[in-house]
Amino acid sequence: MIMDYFLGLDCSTQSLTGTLVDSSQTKSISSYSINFDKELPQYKTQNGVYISNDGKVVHSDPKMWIEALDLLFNKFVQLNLPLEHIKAISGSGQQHGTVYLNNSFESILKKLDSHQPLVNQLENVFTRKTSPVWMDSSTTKECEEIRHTLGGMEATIKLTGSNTFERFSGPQIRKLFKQNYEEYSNTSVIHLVSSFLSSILLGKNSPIDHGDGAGMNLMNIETKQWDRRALDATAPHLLQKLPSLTHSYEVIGTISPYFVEKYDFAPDTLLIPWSGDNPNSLIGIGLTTERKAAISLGTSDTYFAYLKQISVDLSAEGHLFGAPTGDYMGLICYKNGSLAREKIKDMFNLSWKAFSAILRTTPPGNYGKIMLPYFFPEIVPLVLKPEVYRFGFSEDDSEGNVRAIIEAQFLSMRLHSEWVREEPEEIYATGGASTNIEILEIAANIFNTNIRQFDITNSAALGAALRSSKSYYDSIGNEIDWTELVDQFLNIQKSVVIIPDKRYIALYNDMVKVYQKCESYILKNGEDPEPYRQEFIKKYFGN
Ligand code: XUL
Repeated sequence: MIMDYFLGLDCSTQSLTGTLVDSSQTKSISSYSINFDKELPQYKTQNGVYISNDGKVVHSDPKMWIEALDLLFNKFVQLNLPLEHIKAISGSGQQHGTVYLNNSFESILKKLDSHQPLVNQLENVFTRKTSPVWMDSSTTKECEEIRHTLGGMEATIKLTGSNTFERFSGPQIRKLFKQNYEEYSNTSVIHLVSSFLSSILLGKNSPIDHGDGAGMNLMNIETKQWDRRALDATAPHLLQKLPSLTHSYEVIGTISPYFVEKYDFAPDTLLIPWSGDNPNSLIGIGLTTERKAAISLGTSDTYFAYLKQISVDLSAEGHLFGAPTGDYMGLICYKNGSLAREKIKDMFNLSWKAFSAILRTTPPGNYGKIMLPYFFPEIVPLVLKPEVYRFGFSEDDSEGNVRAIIEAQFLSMRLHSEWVREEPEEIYATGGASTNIEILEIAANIFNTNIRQFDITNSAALGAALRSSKSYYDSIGNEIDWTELVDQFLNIQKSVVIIPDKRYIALYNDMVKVYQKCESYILKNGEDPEPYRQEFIKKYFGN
């Protein structure tokens, strides 16, 4: 029996993953990864990136991503995966990162030699050797300038779906234009991580989809076109350097002969535009209707939900992106996700098992020990200078620190996600750390909502594979509804539901208020949180 296979690729901060799904009667999902630090050590990245001493400038190497693509496909061949039966491919990229290319990029893509590795042939196409990625927070000045030209914060949010953010592509492009005009003017095309890798597979410049395009401060969120005012506020002649925009579900062509000759893909394999990791995860985790939300616990922690209508966050912390269905999604993003959890784990030389054991044996509320975990500059709330603040405990209290980091992450998420939180019936969990049930128990108690965890933790790659299957079936007149499609793949996975413990509702309702006091004390010169913290301790821990 010939099966219909679909491939979803995910170029995330730390790895490149390929997820293959079989969409015929016998549904199946399998995943393979290349870890950048381990398998491409010559690039000398740490957790996939290069970080400047002050933590503000964070770049990665686009050559590493394309070398990883060849490595992954070689792995597929060694594993005898049925590449010739793949009907369509799409992908997912860490959002906001930009790749700067000269005018030889497209001509080289059109004549790639399948006997040579991609990276050798594409060595000279970059006008900027490294790419700023989502962890970069070095463009505060440019954010201010663009926001000011666009008429202030509210106008910027209404126009582009988000306030200007340091990591967003527009401010990053403006920084290059201001600081290195020569590199900027030598650049013929600026891609996102997603559209860059999509171009490699396509063999010519790929469009940017509305999901990832919304993370640039350059796209009009209503018309889904590049916005003249935003472009002019960012850098001159920008329109001619940007690829076109497209619906996430459009078929953009067939796979480049390079991959047909080298890896035996069928020449008619369809390509669907890549999108950002979060829009892809929305599909991979099955959020195609309202009243459900997801938490993604990866290098970045995100909280997101599907939205039928435009709804922006005028408090300026959240983002409105396009959803791959053609609708919208609301999202908040934290930089202190898995790398911050790892910092605490490593500080006390713990294994993840020992880390979880501490979470099991320490009490909800942590005896009033509260942490503001800004190990890295933070996005929500905006913290440019990294520093960890501890209330009521010291740096060497292992148990206090372990519970405090996890409680802090979800208290902050609860506090800052209110604008997108239409009382979800259930929250779906994805990302590497979602396998840690103790972490999810704390999340369930803090949100007072059921949390469902699925087998597949890379929902971005799965989402990309499902998106490509939807576009393929639509293209052959076999239309399938989004919800029906995602449900088929959610139903074949095992899932665990974590139910909140009602005993802790009041405790966390109170603790979120104390947490907020601590946050505003440190970041906004708010009142001293200590009396409130002491009251909390007295109420729940009796001394
Ligand atoms: C979202 C964001 C991160 C990156 C990397 O706005 O910056 O989630 O997409 O995962």
